[in-house]
Amino acid sequence: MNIRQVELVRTAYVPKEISSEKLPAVACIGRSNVGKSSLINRLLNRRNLARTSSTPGKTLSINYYLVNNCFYLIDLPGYGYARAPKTEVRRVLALMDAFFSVPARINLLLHLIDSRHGFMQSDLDFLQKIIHLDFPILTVLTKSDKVKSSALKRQIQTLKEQFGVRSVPFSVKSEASRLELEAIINESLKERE
Ligand SMILES: Nc1nc2c(ncn2[C@@H]2O[C@H](COP(=O)(O)OP(=O)(O)OP(=O)(O)O)[C@@H](O)[C@H]2O)c(=O)[nH]1
Ligand SMILES: [Mg+2]
Repeated sequence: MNIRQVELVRTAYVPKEISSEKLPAVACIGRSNVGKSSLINRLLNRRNLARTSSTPGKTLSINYYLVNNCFYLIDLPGYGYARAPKTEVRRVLALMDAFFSVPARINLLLHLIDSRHGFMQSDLDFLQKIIHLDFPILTVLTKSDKVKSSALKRQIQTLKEQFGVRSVPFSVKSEASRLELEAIINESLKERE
């Protein structure tokens, strides 16, 4: 992916700000603090385009990054942050429900999971909600630098055997993992052109 141009073209805080975009999209979803914004920055090779934080609940809106005038990379707020205020949790849930109910060209949904934990209940609850939708989902095991490669292999195997899910590791510190993910994204953009 030769990134020539990236622009934050839309920020949605409430459902009515979500629109059905014509260009294809790759969206990032996952628990709060799993590394969605960091992954977007790494993919786009920008240090702090998507704001990241060591405290959960940093991204509270849906952010659409238009890449090369060709596709959107979409940063979604995290789910499963138990300590967030209840009104905020409700607002974010309504926003997510609206996002997944607007017919958009999601060529690929990157479902980010922490390498150390695998699927947690909130991940399974999320999958349950969207599994009927018609777009490809790739499970991305984030922060893979924090686990031994043997544990990572076991995690990938478990996800495959128990859930029938294909997963790839990702770390902001690994150029190889960035290249692998980039290749998968490029392929997904071609497939549904
Ligand atoms: N070691 C390591 N830390 C990471 C990696 N990716 C993200 N982090 C750290 O994890 C924390 C959360 O990262 P974010 O990218 O803000 O997570 P997020 O999923 O966007 O979080 P919310 O917007 O709050 O839902 C930050 O402190 C990052 O520096 C990684 O690959 N390796
Ligand atoms: Mg974020």
